Amino acid sequence: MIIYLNGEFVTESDAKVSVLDHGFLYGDGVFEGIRMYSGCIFKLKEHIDRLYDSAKVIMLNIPMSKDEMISAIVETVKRNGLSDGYIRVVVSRGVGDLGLDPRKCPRPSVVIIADNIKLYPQELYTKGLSIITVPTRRNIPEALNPQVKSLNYLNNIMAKIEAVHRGYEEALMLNHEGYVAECTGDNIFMIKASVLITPPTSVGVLKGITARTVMEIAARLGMEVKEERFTRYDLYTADEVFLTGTAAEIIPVIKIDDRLIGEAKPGKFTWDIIREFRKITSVDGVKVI
Ligand code: PXG
Repeated sequence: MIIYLNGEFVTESDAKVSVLDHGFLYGDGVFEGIRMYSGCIFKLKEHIDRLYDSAKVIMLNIPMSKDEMISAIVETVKRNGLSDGYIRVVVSRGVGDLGLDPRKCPRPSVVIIADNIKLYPQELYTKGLSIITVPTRRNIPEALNPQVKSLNYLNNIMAKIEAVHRGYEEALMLNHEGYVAECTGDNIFMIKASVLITPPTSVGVLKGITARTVMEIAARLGMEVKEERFTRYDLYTADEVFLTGTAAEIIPVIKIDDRLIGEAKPGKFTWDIIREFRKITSVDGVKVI
């Protein structure tokens, strides 16, 4: 594997970052996860824009332009000969001292890894996933806004651990007020009376790029699409539920907190959306090879 590290292309064993990097010491940094389908990098511009927005909010100056970042990503993919896979872009505050003051970190670290990712077992994409609400609430936006895709994923990791300990693959996270927020690395959607509904960003969730794509697909399919707050009552009584994310893609949910959703199998609207999503992923993107 060839990895981009601060302007150079190095092998995996040479891709080393200092233990004094504040990304390691404090989770001080931002990242993106991007997919590639059939030689096309899917929604590359959207991911780059979100990366730079995340960096702006935490006052981290990425030491290269968006165009330079895109070139570095494309070159990393080419050097690894990938046509399908997963690209992880990480920008950390960089090397500093043992204090959290970022002024001691003169140069952010930039890493680009291109590899593969598999979030859930394949059979769950046809059978559907069972999820469970966990005690850990999603970060409150006034503390650390979930829109910032930061290196501080402990909130989500805690939720994931709680779900896994209970025997589930995925956790449903509520916000501090008890409204449905999202899962640990996915946005959540429900379909009720043919209307597609997902929580608005103001609930405290990541503005998902896959979620935006799904809303566009649904609108094209003639569905009504809404972003509004809802509770677990609404989810339990929905016709269909699914999750979206770059890593997860679109995965149907058939059970939540032991309540069967709809007919307890992936529903018609979910399949229609998945079908359309698969059509566009390999053609809608920045062609690399
Ligand atoms: N919510 C959270 C908290 C996420 O981390 C999403 C929603 C979906 O957003 P996108 O823009 O990807 O549709 C995410 C993204 C991983 C991994 O390594 C996780 C994500 C993306 C890529 C890899 O588990 N989560």
